[in-house]
This record gives sequence, structure tokens and C-alpha cells, in this order.
Amino acid sequence: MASDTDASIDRIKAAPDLQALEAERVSALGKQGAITQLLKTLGAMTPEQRQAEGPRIHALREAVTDAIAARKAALEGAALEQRLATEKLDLTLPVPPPLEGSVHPVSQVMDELAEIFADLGFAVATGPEIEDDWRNFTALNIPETHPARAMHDTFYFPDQDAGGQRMLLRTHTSPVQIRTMQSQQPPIYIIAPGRTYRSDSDATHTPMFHQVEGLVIDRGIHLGHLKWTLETFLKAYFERDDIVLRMRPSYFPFTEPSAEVDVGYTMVKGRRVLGGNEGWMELLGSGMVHPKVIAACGLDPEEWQGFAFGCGIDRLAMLKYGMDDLRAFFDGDLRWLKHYGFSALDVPTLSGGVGA
Ligand code: 2NM
Repeated sequence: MASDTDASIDRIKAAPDLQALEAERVSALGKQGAITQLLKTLGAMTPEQRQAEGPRIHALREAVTDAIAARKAALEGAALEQRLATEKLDLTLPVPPPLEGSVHPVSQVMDELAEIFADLGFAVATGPEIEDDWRNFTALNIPETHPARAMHDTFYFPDQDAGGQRMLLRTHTSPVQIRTMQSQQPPIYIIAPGRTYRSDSDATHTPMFHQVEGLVIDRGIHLGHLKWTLETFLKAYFERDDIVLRMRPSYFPFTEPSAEVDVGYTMVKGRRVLGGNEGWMELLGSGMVHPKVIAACGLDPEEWQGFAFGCGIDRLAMLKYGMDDLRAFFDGDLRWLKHYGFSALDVPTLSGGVGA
């Protein structure tokens, strides 16, 4: 019987494909299989015979089972290798039209912002979405007990980093400005677009949203530079010359003075359209960077001054492209993406129009 099993194992080892292997499995371990038949003989044996034969027959079954598993793994591995060697996908070929994807409005607006601000001499800066407490709050003049900390419904991580700092999902992109001031000598002209997180969820808030913040650090910078920059940016972004700004005194811990920036709108067929001054819509926060923030980054606030501003990218996109539900931005509904998405060729340029 053992030699029958040896022959069976030899055939298993030589099985040319999975089908042949399955046939061998059935002939050994199937209902009518040789090993199954052997197992059945145990029932008719005396206890003494069974004690001698049992382990032997079970060992045969195990040897066959192992050989099948080994051959199966080898055949499947070879089949995979074969597929990997023959299936090639040329990623440089154009996508056929029915499968064409689209550029999400948030990505499109980020490209528009980069283009507009590049023309004003600003570089794009990025940083990690997982930040430490110091860069997200403390360096921005928001100490532990400051009520502004409660204003940001922060997602904290359960563990601290190696230096014992609380880690969190950044609640704004300002830590990117902190990193830039820490690592670069002024003059600094940057925008920091990216994902930000706050534990807030309703019709106008999503727990993840997109922000763009801008920062200038140079000598002799004043509020006039801030207002001109925002006005120039908004005229280019909304592609209208009649954009009017109104700056209202406000409070942020990281700027002094601080100003809320409203943009004038007109009513067109029951919709608010930016431009003109029939009414005012709050659009940005801004101010002169607080000397304590400049000093926290290792720069001398007597020598360097600057302005900063911040704005929601999702809101900028909604206002320009006419979406009315923020939550649809993150549903991934193909119909919405097809309707509001952009072609990969709609690259925003100042000459061709940043409106794509
Ligand atoms: C805003 C409003 C006002 C801001 C300040 C800074 C930094 F890092 F320079 F201190 N970054 N961003 C800022 C100022 C952001 O968003 C509503």
C-alpha cells in the first residue's frame, strides 16, 4: 500500500496543471479514493490491528495532503509569474473616453491658486497632516489654556511622539507656515494649500476640509500690502475687475491687528455672484503676523514683519463653480464628478484663464 502511495505522490509532484492535480486529489482522497478506502478498513479491524495500522494510514494521508498543497502552491506561483510576465499595461497610453476620469474641483482650484500666486512671487509650501501640538497651537500664540484651542474641535492621537508632545490632525495649515519660518531665512512668500481636520459635521462643515493660507515675511510689510495682495488674488481668481473688499477688525491669536475680509456681491437671478457691492460675504481671515509668532520661529520681530491670511478652498470652489452642497465634494458620486470635474487638459494658466 505504501508503494501505491509513493506512486500517487510521484504523480502529484509531476502534475502539469491544477486540473491534473485535482484529479490526483480525487483519486487519493476523494470519496472513492485509495486513501479514503484505506481509512475505511480501520473500522473492521481489531483494536490491536487498528493501533498498528491507524497511525500508518493517517501518515500516508498526511503525506499525500502535504504533497498536494505543495504542488498547488508551486503551480499557482508559476501561473502568477506567467501572468505578470505577459500582462503589461502601458500607463503612458491615453485612457479610452468611456473610462476617462476628471480632475476634482478642489484639485482644480488648488492649481488655480498656485498659478495666481506664482505670478505674485509666492511659492507653494506643504507639510504633514499629522502635526505636533506646538506647531499647530503653541507657536501660533495659542497656549494650552487659550479658549481658541476649544474653538478648534481637534482630533488628537492617543499617543504622544518621542519628545512627549501630543500629536493631532492639523486644524489649519498654519503649522506649514511655522515650519517654513523655522527652516528658511526671510524674505518668505508662500501659500500653503492642503487638507485640514476639525471634529465638526453638518451641512456646511465636513470633518476634513481644505484650506489655503498665505504668509509673507519681509522688511517693512504693512496692512496695505495685505489688502493689495488679497484684492489682486480675488480679482484673478473670480476673473472680475469689480471685486470690492471690506476689512473688518477681528481677533485671531496669531495676528495683530486681525481683519475679517468681506467681498461684495450682487444678486443675479436669485443667486449671489461675487463682484459689486449689493451685499457683503465673509470670505477670508487675515492680519499682521503677531510678533510672538515670528519670535517663536526663531526670527527677530524687530527686523521681520509680515502678513498672513486663510480661506477655505472648498468654499472658494463652491462660489466660483456654483455647487451648493459641501458634503457632495467628498461623496465620490461619479455623476457629480462628471458634472463638476475638469478635464486633465483644463490646466489653469494666467494667459488662458484660471477659470479653465
Ligand atoms: C487665518 C487668518 C489670519 C495665519 C497666520 C499664520 C502664521 F503662521 F503666520 F502665523 N498663518 N496663517 C492666519 C492669519 C490664518 O486663517 C483664517
